[in-house]
Amino acid sequence: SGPSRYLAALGLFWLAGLHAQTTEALQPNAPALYQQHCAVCHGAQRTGIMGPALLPESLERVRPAEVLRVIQQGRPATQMPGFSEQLGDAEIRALAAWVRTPVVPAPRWGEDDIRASRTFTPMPDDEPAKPKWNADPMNLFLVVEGGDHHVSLLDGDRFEVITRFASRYALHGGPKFTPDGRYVFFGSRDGWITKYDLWRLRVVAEVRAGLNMRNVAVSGDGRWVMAANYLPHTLALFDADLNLVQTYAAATLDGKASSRVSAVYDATPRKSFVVALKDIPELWEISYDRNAAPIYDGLVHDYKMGEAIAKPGYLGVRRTPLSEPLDDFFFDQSYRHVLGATRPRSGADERASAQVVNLDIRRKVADLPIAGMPHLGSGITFAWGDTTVLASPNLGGGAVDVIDMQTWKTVRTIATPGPGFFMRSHEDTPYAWTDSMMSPTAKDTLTIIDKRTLQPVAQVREPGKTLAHIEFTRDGRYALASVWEMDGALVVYDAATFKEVKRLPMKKPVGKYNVWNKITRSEGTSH
Ligand code: DHE
Repeated sequence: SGPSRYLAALGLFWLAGLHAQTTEALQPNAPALYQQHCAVCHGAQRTGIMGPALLPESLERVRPAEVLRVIQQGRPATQMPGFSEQLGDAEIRALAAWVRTPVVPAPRWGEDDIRASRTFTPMPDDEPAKPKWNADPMNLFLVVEGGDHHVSLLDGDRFEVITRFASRYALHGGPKFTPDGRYVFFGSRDGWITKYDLWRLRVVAEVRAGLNMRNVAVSGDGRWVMAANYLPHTLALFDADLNLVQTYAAATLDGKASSRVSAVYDATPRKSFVVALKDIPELWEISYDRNAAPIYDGLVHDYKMGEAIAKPGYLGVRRTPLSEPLDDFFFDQSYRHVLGATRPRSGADERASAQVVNLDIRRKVADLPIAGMPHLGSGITFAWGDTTVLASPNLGGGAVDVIDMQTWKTVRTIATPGPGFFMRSHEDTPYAWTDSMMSPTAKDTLTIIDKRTLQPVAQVREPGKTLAHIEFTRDGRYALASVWEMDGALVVYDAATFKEVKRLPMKKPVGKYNVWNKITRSEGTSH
């Protein structure tokens, strides 16, 4: 009957409520646990203080099991203690899951925060402005050791470590040198930019450009540093001592859509920064040429003389509309053409696509035939026959794509034992070296390709380990590669005989960067 059904339903509600209450009581309160145990180092808003930021964006690359392990056991040689004695298993699991949820309201990082974060240590009057070491300043290498967040400075003639210093947590992207090779700028995923004096072996300045940053670029005249952020959606422009000049909101002209900034690149021959935007179909160019032409409302196709309002071209945003967002760039040596790739957005569409945009006429000039997505800064260019080709491994399959840069057609697909990240060469060697580090079975193998015949001619191996990221000495005589393990190494190979000549122990040396090759923009490496 009606009333008994009503009573039964009430009973069910009561039972359900009781059940919710009891499970709630058993659920650890992750936000409270965080404030009690973690906030002091990682910040009340999880944006990081002494410890790294713990935001979904920052943790995207860390496996859930690794987060659990770090909370339980801590991180050796850091201030991060293990919590397995203090916290129960359920509490640790709740914390590990909660730090992957967004902070609400979203943390802010405005111009005042950037300015307040800056530190600067002027050079003492009594300190001579000359190198503290005895080596060729143009043949130095910086090796980023991701394993314990350190950087080693290497003499590129003797292959000896000059100094080793702690970096910010999780550097990413190549360090960028000033044109004279004296200073270098490092960018961390948490947004920190560090300016380091290679002569005096000191940190000169630091600033936090954003909460989650992609990379930094240094202008060809050494006067500007630009940072690309995922969080907030901004670019930040600094002078050479990391004083903030201005931020740019990464948004469409009408302000309706904003975007993460994928990366910023210096295009020295054009005296500009070129900006890749992840979420909006625009490509930006920001000129640091005082004589840059004015910008008429930015969008080329809307441009109507007389109706448009001119904005200064110097440090202004020049927009090129695209058919879809391009978030990975590679340039030809003149920086007239940018090769952009669109990442597969979902599982439904696994194919990568790429296109060539001419920066002068500011539109797409070709579709690119690539088999899979290349990683940024992965490829090289070199003369081949009477043309110039671009060669890059791709993350999709075991192959190097070789593309004619006049016709934008594939001239060869070179099979490698597995998909790889980086390819490197040098003007003074006939060989290009590439890894297969994404392959479980071939990650230990570097393939050496003859640039004249486009044929693989040799392999070097580090059985069972990951062998990757090559950079040549200034003269192209030696190729340095990483055994990419916690107890890893930097291996020096003779670039003509492919024989190992030296090995230095290193903690997961993710990347290495030669001063000369970078500041001269060698065609065999990234810039
Ligand atoms: Fe990178 C460079 C983006 C994952 C190691 N990486 C770059 C650059 C970009 C980029 C935009 C060029 C910036 C520059 O040098 O100024 N990287 C991305 C990604 O989008 C991706 C796929 C995913 C992500 O979460 O960021 C990614 N990158 C990785 C890794 O997993 C690598 C292998 C290990 C790591 O440290 O994170 C890695 N990226 C590198 C390295 C460079 C780099 C070593 C510089 C290469 C060089 O020789 O210049």
